[in-house]
Amino acid sequence: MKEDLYSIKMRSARNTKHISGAERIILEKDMGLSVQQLVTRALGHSKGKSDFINIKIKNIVKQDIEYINPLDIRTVITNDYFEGRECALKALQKSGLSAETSHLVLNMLKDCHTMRGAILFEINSRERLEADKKRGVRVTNIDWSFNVKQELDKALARANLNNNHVKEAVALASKVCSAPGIIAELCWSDDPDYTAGYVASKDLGYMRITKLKPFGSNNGGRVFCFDSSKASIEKCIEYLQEKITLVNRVPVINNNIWV
Ligand code: WAQ
Ligand code: MG
Repeated sequence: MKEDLYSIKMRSARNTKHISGAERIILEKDMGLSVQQLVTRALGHSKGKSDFINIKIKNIVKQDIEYINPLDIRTVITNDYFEGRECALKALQKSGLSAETSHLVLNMLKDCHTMRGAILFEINSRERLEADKKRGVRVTNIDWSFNVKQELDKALARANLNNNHVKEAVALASKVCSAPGIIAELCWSDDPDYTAGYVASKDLGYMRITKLKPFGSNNGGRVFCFDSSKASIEKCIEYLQEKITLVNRVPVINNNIWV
């Protein structure tokens, strides 16, 4: 590959409150289009129109890239968010958390208000490990490889899933679940018009759940469940925040399942 690669990071705010953040790892020729898309997103967000937009562009050293596999996707259709949360609790337990810890993780997300990053939760001591609890740990340097982007769009479109929420969340969860010591992630969006979320782990894959919160709610976020007996926290955070990671394959997308 001759063409240079760049990372583009966008974050936006309104009245100093976080509105949205996103990033891409792209070929030089796609830079103009990507910047335009990210700005459009910051100005047309369901949480409000941003009055501050920060765009950072950085050249990437190709030797630093790690290629990873995606988690496979399946969707569980639930009638309401109560059912969705029951389903999430079961999925967390399947991923290796105790029933009690699963409840703690779910309750943390119920109370989570707009953070830029995720809660990093140690499952043995049950402590939060982020240095800055308001900001959380932000995963960066992750995207789909330019080699699979087109094929991915087609596969997601066939399953009616070709939107930014899904595309970005699957890439992010695939990186999170390959980080040292992470055993599961629970997420639902803080965007008031997006009620779906997921539980992800290596064994479970990316399990979408169609309703995890009431429509109109601003509550949402991410909890990364970390087991300190498996890896050092420094290694884990460094991987999440620094390692340049590209997902190099299109995920298997399974049929919808009714609860
Ligand atoms: N690193 C860590 N935490 C993040 C990151 C990141 N890069 N990006 C977002 N978050 C946290 C932050 O607290 C946000 O407020 C919260 O997650 C929600 O972010 O399959 O759209 O971008 O249908 O609103 C999941 C379901 C959608 C997708 C998740 O999250 C599907 C979503 P949002
Ligand atoms: Mg959001």
